[in-house]
Amino acid sequence: MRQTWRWFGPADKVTLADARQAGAEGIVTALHHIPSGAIWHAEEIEKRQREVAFHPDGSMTHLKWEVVESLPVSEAIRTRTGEWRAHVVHYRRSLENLARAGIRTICYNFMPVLDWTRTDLAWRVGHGGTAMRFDLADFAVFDIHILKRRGARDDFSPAVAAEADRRFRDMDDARREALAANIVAGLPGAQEHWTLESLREHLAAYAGIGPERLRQNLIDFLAEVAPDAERLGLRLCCHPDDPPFPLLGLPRVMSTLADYLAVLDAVDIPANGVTFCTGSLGARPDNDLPAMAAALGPRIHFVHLRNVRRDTDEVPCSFFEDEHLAGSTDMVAVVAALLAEEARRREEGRADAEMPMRPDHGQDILDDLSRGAQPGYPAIGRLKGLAELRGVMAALSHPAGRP
Ligand code: DNO
Repeated sequence: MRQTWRWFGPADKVTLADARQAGAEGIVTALHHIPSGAIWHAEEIEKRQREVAFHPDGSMTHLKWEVVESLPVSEAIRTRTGEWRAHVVHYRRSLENLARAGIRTICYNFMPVLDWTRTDLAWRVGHGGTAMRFDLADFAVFDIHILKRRGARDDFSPAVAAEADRRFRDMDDARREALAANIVAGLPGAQEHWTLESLREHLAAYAGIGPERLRQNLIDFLAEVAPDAERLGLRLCCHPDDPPFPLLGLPRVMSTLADYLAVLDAVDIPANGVTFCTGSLGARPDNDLPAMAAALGPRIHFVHLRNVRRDTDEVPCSFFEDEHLAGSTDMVAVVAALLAEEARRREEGRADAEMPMRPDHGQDILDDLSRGAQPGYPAIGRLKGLAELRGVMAALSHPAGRP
C-alpha cells in the first residue's frame, strides 16, 4: 500500500518535513478554507499543490498531493434542498479541475450535520499519553441536557440516560462547555462548525429525512457525479460514518457492509468506491473488518488504518482510540486482506493496484503532549502507528513469512 499522510495545510503544526521523516510517500489534504458547495478552482488547487511540493524555504519536499480528503458534500446536497442543484454542478466542476491537476483519489462523506464525533479529545490512557474517546453517556449528557433535543432521552437505554443525569449534575460549567465544544465546534477536517443554535436549525432540516430517503439522496448524488468521475479517471470514495450509528436522531447510512453494498450496487461503476476506515467501522462489533475488506476489495480506493477499543459489544457503544495494533480490530488480518486485494488487482493488470493508505489518528505521546497539533493528528503518535503498520506490511509481504 502507498503510505500517505494527512496534512492540513501551511498552518498545520505537523510540517511536511515531519511527514517526510515519518516515512510518508504522499500527502492527503484539502482546500479546507473553501466552503462546502463552492467550486475548487484550478488556481487554488495549484497553489496547494505547490505548498505540498516545496518546504517554506523553497526546497523540494519530494511529496505530492495524492488524495483529496475531503471534497465536501454540502448539507443542501445531502437534504436535496435549497441550492443543491448548483452545488452538484459545482462538485462536477471541482472534479474536472482536480482531474486536470492530476489528483485522482477523492474522499468524501455523507454524514448529516456532524462529521466525526468525539466527547473527549485528550483522554488519559494507561501509558500516560492521551487518546480520543467517544463516551456514550457523555454524549447523552450533551444531547439530553445541553442541546435539550426533544425526544433525546428515548434514543438511549434507561441505564445510559440515568448515568447521563448523574454526570450532568456532577459536571462543572467548564466541563459542560468543553463537552459541547468537542461535539459542535467540528473536529479537524470537518467542514461545518456549529453553535448550539445553528445545530438545532440544521437538525430541523432533517425532520422528514429518514435513512431510506438519505440513502436515496446519496445514490442520486452519485448517479450525477460518479459517471463524470469515471470519465475523468477519478476514484470517489465514501468515508464511513464515525461513529457508525445514528446520533442526535439523524440517519446514518454508511455504517455497515450492507450499507456500502446498497450504494455500490446502485451506481455500479469503479469510480463509485469506498474509503475503508477501520477506526470508524470498528466501533461496531457486528462489522467483521477482514471480511468487509475482502467483500468490498475491488472498490476500495483509499484506506484509513486505526484501531478503536470498544467498552462493550453493544451498538451503540463507548470506545477510545487505541494503538494501531491494539484495540478491538484484528489489524494484521485486515492488512493481510488488503494486501491480498492488491495482489489480485496486479494479476488483473489494474493500474490502481496499489491503494493509498494513511495511519489514521494517533495517540498523543512524548512531545505530542506539548506541541498542540490538531486533535487526532499528532506527529509522533501517527509516526508510531505508521511504523507499526509498515512493519506488518513488510512482514506479510516477505517470502520468509509465507508457509
Ligand atoms: C477524521 C476523518 C474524517 C474524514 C471525513 C471524510 O479524522 O477521518 O473527518 O476526513 O469524514 O469525508
